[in-house]
Amino acid sequence: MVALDFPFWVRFAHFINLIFITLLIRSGIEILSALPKLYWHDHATPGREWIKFTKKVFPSDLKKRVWISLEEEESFSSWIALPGHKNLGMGRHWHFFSILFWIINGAAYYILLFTSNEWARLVPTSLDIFPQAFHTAMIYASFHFPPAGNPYNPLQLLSYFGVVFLLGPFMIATGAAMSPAIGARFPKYPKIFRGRQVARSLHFLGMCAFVLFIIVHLAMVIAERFPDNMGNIFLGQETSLGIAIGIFALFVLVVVAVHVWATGISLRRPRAVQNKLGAIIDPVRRTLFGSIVPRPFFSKSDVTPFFRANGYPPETQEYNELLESDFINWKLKVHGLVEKPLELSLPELRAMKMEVQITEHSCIQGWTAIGQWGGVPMNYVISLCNPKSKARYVVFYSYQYTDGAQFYEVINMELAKHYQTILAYEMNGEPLPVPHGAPLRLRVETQLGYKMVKWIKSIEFVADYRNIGMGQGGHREDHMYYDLGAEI
Ligand SMILES: Nc1nc2c(c(=O)[nH]1)N[C@H]1C(S)=C(S)[C@@H](COP(=O)(O)O)O[C@H]1N2
Ligand SMILES: [Mo]
Repeated sequence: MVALDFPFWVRFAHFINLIFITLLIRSGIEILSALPKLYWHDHATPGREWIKFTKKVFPSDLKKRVWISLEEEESFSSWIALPGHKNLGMGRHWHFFSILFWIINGAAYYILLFTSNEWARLVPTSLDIFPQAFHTAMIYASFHFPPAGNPYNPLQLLSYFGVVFLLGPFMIATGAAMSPAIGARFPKYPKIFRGRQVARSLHFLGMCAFVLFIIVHLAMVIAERFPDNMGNIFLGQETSLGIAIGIFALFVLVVVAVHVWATGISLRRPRAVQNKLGAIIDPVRRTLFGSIVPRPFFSKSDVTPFFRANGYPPETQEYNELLESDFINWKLKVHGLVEKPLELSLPELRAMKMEVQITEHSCIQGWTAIGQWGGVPMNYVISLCNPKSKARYVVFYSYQYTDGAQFYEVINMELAKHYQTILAYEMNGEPLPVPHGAPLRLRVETQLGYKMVKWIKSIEFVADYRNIGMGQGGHREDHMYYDLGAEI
């Protein structure tokens, strides 16, 4: 028996880490299922994926058939995805919740590691580690066990070091590169990875590396001096085979129980999970991203040739009549808590101050596309209608009904006043096409796509959104359990 004397906090952090890393993996797979394709380019052109987990194919021309990116979603089994069965909203809640605690746990572990002598057992201090690790690998390859290290043999040392100090931070870095808010504030950041889609692909490969590591690590722990390992990892002292098996079984049971519980409650009571986890995630998100300022960055040559659409165009008679007459009878209604309610026609909007911006769009499902948008700054409309001081939120209502309810989304006043929040009537220099929201759609560049209501009918200023729809702050929040904030 080799007693390795891991301090309690090492053993504790290791256990917490395992819970959250497995939650991150399964919820990550759920997020992947919303767009089960990976790209090396931000145009995310359908058909150009390097790997996909779906058989569906789509034409890359919306004139052939209007298809929407929700059709690309796959239903993954709850055995691999948390919670499985097309629950992107739930998957994201678990992912962000887990990240929070995984990072806190990891940070505490790093700090304790370097304020004690423990780091010296995990950080190789000489380049000899590489030939030594190779030598150890050769011993394993010949189906023998190398002599036990103190605490690790060279190959273990190298792989543990890699996972703790390289793979972990790599996952955080690639994950952050996918956030539209971070990308808007620091446009150069996603460029380090050559764009959000490469970051997404690398994030996926990193996940694969984690899964591989966990499998090999578990197998080795079991195959090589099992009782010693269990004793060292969980008790900090030697133990017998019987107790080792007991600890292992208990350990597996706890992890499985956490997953079964999280999966079950997400499928049965998604609203409760959305609101409970949201209450933990939202304050952090608001602190990090609350007052982020996007900057224009892209140029005309960056524009994506095929821009996906999401949401089927409205099918109501009202909308069809407006469309047939080229929207001459369409009027944008601005009402609610305003001093001066407005009714604005398309020519009137076009005659106002125009803002043109080339930005990258990120759909919550995972695709990206770069487009040029032209329209009236929301701030200008605000100056015309003069909201009352009680007005805290702006609600955008669509002509479109989907999942049995009118599509709408809510943003707060601060976001509404942002100079890149515009009511767009042009896309890539042309009048807004129907699949992309004709006659008018919202653009809010720090947010994910679902906030950007298309086929706008009216805008209402309100004090609270709790009495609108199901009260979650938008149609996607109501029906798909997405988060109220859409910065990540
Ligand atoms: N009315 C309405 N607006 C909507 C949607 C929708 O389903 N209905 N989908 C949203 C989502 S999820 C995205 S990603 C963007 C997509 O914009 P695009 O179709 O121009 O690509 O529109 C948003 N606006
Ligand atoms: Mo989306």
